[in-house]
Amino acid sequence: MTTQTVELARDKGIVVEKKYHLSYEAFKKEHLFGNYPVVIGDACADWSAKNKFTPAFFKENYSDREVSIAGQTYTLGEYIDWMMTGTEANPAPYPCTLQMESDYPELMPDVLPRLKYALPDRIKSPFLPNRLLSGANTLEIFFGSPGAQFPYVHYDYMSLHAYITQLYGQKEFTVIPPDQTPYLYPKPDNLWVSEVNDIRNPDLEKYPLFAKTTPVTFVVGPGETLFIPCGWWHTARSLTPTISVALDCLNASNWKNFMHEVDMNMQERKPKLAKAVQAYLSVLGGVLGTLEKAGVSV
Ligand SMILES: O=C(O)CCC(=O)C(=O)O
Ligand SMILES: [Fe+2]
Repeated sequence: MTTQTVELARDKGIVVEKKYHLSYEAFKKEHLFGNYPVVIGDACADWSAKNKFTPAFFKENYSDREVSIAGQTYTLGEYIDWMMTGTEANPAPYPCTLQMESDYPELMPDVLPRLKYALPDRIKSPFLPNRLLSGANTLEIFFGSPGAQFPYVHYDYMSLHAYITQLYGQKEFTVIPPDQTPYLYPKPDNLWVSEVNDIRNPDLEKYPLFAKTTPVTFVVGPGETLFIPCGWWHTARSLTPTISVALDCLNASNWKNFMHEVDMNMQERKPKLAKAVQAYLSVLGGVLGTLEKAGVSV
């Protein structure tokens, strides 16, 4: 089937497109290894979550479960009421996230089969010590109300690729390419988080270089999946009540970037061990790459 492409946004040479019937090969070349974002219009077509993950479903089945947002605890039922009535001027707190694998394992089948564009994936490889992922959350459900804005501009922790599938409502995303990092004022102790947190009203007196960035903003709707490649700065804002599923991925395309993040995390604390870990990851990357090429995933 031929790919159908719709242009979503274009600004200063950056174009974000929405694609349907995108072959894995084309995705791999243009986006995964091309490190270029795209919205895939039909990636989650086989997920039962597509019709199931509604505010009513979570209210009915999980009202009493607790969620913690910015140090405050709410019940999910309470939060969903808030999210449905929140407004642009008075949004519900954000983000409200559920950890699927640990806390809602019974919902895992609803997000299967795994998005083919998010394969191969090394996050669960038995050869990758979990510790090296430094606690990254790699499969989460997000709830938000109109006007709820992700609290900071960032690229995904450990240089993982992100796949954000919108299942309910409309969410606006803004992306900025990695080569504009010098204008983003990364926090010295958290280089993946920008000090310029309000992208719509940046403090240009404090952060003058930010004026040189070329943010591109577009809307992702139900059934659509945004691929944000490693190192791309981004943030999000709900336009309506929203439910999304965010999934991370690590493979040959972002392995070097991941190794660099591991190194930065270890250099200060354990420089000798850092060197050994880099050597191990370098060999592991080669072995896994060979196996993946042969169609074996471990
Ligand atoms: O959907 C959102 O609010 C953005 C989520 C995000 O970028 C993240 O969790 O890393
Ligand atoms: Fe992110």
